[in-house]
Amino acid sequence: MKGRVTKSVGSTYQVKLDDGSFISASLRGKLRLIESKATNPVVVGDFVTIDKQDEWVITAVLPRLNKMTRSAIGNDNNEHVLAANVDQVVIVSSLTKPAPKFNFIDRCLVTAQAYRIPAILVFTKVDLVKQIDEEINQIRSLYSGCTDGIFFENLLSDSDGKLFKSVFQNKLSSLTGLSGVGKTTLISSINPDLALRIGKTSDKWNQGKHTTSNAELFEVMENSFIIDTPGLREFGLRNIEAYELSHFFREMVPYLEDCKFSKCSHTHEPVCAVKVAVEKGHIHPLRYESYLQMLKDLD
Ligand SMILES: Nc1nc2c(ncn2[C@@H]2O[C@H](COP(=O)(O)OP(=O)(O)O)[C@@H](O)[C@H]2O)c(=O)[nH]1
Ligand SMILES: [Mg+2]
Ligand SMILES: [Zn+2]
Repeated sequence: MKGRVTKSVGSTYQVKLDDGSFISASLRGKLRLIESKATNPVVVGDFVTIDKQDEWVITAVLPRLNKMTRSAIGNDNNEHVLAANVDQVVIVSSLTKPAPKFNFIDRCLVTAQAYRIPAILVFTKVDLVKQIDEEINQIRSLYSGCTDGIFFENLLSDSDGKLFKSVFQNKLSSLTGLSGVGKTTLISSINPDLALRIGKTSDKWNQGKHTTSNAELFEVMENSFIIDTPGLREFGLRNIEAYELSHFFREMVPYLEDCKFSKCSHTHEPVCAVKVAVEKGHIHPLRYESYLQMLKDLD
């Protein structure tokens, strides 16, 4: 039988079967070793085959179309896969409380680009910002060249936000962002009926209070799914080499072939089209700075 993993807690997985029902399954021992470099061999979004022995077990993970992944905290060799088989990544930040962390956003964007996953930015809490137009303009000038959409939302307002909702239609979207930015609120704003389920702290899947301890997949509309991930504090790049980093800065790509050296680092080289584009204002200086910072971290 086949199913899709919708939640994981420790070594137990919630799997949704084709008939819409859910079962709890564990991993067959052998499977744990398959992706030895990943801290988690099976993730939310995975399609799996399952078998009923004494209890349900996951016997295989079907090949992934893609995955969102980052370095596991505290162990450089391990990879922590956030979600599999996603149609788009939605990077959620709040304009205030907490303030946006652009370094975090840029790392998510690079990872999404490396795996060719479309990326949408959502900035929440517009209602708490005074000089909102100015702030929106700044963020748009920073990110319009390297994302598939930017949204500014007050998730607590009742207005229905049809355009915003349509972004999630007929897709599996994976949310990522710091804790407290509004990821869970976003899901319940799209489908208020889910609010109760999300907020419930007593069921066996949610041991922590008011926190999402693990990734979980929700069906928010027909054929539309959103994965809520726990708030991350940092986002370490994974499987990316220094020389290819600029290929994952979308606004740099058109200039790369005009650099003199094919593996130009866009730092000290004499004929560098990227540096010229930064000087001419075609590439935002803060994005270039972000690039330099990541490059240093990859060394
Ligand atoms: N004023 C305001 N508060 C928001 C907005 N979005 C979320 N919040 C609040 O921010 C807090 C954190 O939201 P939550 O969805 O739990 O964040 P998560 O950790 O990313 O899942 C909650 O108290 C929400 O009510 C917004 O657009 N405006
Ligand atoms: Mg949450
Ligand atoms: Zn260059």
